[in-house]
Formats: sequence, C-alpha cells, structure tokens
Amino acid sequence: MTVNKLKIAIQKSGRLYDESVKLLKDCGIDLKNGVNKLKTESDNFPMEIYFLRDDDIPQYVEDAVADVGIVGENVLYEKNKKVDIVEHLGFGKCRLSVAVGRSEQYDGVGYLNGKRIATTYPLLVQQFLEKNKVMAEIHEISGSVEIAPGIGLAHAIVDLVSSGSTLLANGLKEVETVLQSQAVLIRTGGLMRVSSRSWINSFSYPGRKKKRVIINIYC
Ligand code: PRT
Ligand code: ZN
Repeated sequence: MTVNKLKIAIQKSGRLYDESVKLLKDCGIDLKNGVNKLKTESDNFPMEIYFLRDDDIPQYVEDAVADVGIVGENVLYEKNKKVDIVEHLGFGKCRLSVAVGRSEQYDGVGYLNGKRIATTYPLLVQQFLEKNKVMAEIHEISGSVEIAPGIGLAHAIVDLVSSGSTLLANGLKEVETVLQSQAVLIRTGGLMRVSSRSWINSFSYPGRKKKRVIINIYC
C-alpha cells in the first residue's frame, strides 16, 4: 500500500521544541538522526517533519504546505489563520497579560483609556480593547516589550507571562489576563490527504502511548 507522508510543522528551536519532539517520540515516531535541521523524516512512520519559526506555522498549515503543526494558541489566534485545532497538548502554558508599572494605581480596564500599549500581539490586544470598550493606542513592537514602560515608550504592555519574574525584574505588575494559552495541535481544514482510520489503526506502533494523538492527526 502506498501512503503519502504526513507533513508536520514544529518549532525549530525555542520553548516548544523539546516537548514537540518528545510528543512525537511518545507516539512511537522515531526521527532520523544527523539531519538537516530544517526538515527531516521518520525512520518508522510515513512522516516528514519541518522545523520552522513558530510564527510561520499557522500559515504553512492553512496553506496545506504542512498537514499538521504544533504552535501556541497565542500565536495561532494572533495570526488568525483558518486551521482546525485537533488537540490541546498541555505544554507551553502561559498567559497573555496586561502589565503596568508597579506603582500605578490600576483600578480596572478603564485605566487603559487614552493610554499607549506596547505589544507584539496587536490583533489580540485590539480584540481585548473592543470587548472591554476601551479606547487606547496600540504600539506594535517586535520584542523586548517589558522595557517599554521604563523607557517611556508606553504606559502599559501586553505580553506573555509564565513565572512573572520578567515583569518583576522590569518593575511591572500583571493586571489583566487577555488569553490563557498552551500548545495545540492544528491541522489544515477540510479533507486530509491521508484520512483513513482503518489505515492508521493497522499501523504497527513501536510505542502506543500517544496513539490517540496520531489518530486525531489523521482522522
Ligand atoms: O524563534 P521563534 O519565533 O520560533 O520563537 P519565539 O522566540 O517567538 O518563541 P519562544 O520559543 O520564546 O516561545 C514559543 C512559545 O512558547 C510561545 O509562543 C508561547 O506559546 C510559549 N511560551 C510559554 C512562552 C512563555 N511560556 C514565556 N514565558 N513564550 C514566551 N515567554 C516569554 C515572554 O515573552 C516573556 O519575555 O518569557 C518571558 C516571561 O517569562 P516569565 O517566566 O518571566 O514570566
Ligand atoms: Zn516566534
């Protein structure tokens, strides 16, 4: 039986890389060693693995260049691409939060009216402001968001937080949660090239621990 290879996009390096590779291993999928780090394939499963910037993964999956991908919900919703979420994966947990200077008298979202907010998530911030009927200026920057208030670039920021220590180190306090996020498995909308449940069930897995995830990918 000839089978098309399933193409999966995962982060090339960064916070989601280790857990994404571990997930594939737990599914019994062995990756070829000594690989070119942009693309590899599995030794024992009809799968190609693409290593990408996380920001590009939703687009690749929407375009069906990759059939499935692993990305944080924060990136997925900001990129606003048409893909299906298959499964929440339980790692890469963080929250997208509003933070202001520690000494500010923050008395609710109304505080943000007329203020300037620095962020790398302009779409999610705009949705948050609209939902809360707040008029504020969104200042999009590409990184080092936490220093923005300290250097007079913005009154507030919206950025990812996990332990909170980066905010603390920059004299900021977290005041609102915009989004709770974790890594999700996404796939192209519509029919998959390989979509037979009986086919996937007939495959012999070296490790069966996460077979459910693989079945979800295909069916
Ligand atoms: O190179 P590439 O574009 O692929 O990677 P990246 O630098 O954009 O992303 P990366 O590797 O930093 O994060 C990948 C994903 O991990 C994010 O999109 C989130 O879904 C998830 N994640 C989980 C986090 C964090 N926790 C996190 N704490 N991403 C970033 N942070 C940063 C945050 O931006 C802030 O600067 O960590 C800092 C805050 O951490 P604490 O612990 O001090 O609160
Ligand atoms: Zn990124």
